[in-house]
Amino acid sequence: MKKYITSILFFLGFIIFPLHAAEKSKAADNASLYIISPTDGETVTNPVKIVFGLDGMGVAPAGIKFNNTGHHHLLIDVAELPDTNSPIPSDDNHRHFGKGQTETVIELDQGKHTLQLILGDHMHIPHDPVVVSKKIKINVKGKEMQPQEETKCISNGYGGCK
Ligand SMILES: [Cu+2]
Repeated sequence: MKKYITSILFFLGFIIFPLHAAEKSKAADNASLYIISPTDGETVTNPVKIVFGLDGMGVAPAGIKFNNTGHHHLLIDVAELPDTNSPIPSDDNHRHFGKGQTETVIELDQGKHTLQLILGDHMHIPHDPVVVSKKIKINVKGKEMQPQEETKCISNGYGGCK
């Protein structure tokens, strides 16, 4: 009987271990992620400074495993959140701030864009539950063209302009 129980426990161990290995980093209950600047609906010009806000948890660089911490990821024009059980992709639309940065300056094409933050753990995997900000919309306007003043000179006959 003892041998029977031991082998069942041994067998269960194989089932439980992979689940345990896939356990995600826990988010703090009161975690709140938000974009401080720009504000939702704001019209901005390049370069666009984006300031990240996080309450209830701390920022740690990627690779550093520490409870209740993570690093910021800025999602630019991302319609659907990436798979929250896998590392967040890294490309122009999914930017990692693995040094623990809390703000950035980016250049965006003119027009409408969406910005959203998602926190990732030391492995770039979103927490459980996922800590994500509200998605904001911004409108990027080109730098105002300086009105080119016509500098036609009609000689006044004395080396100057009329
Ligand atoms: Cu990351």
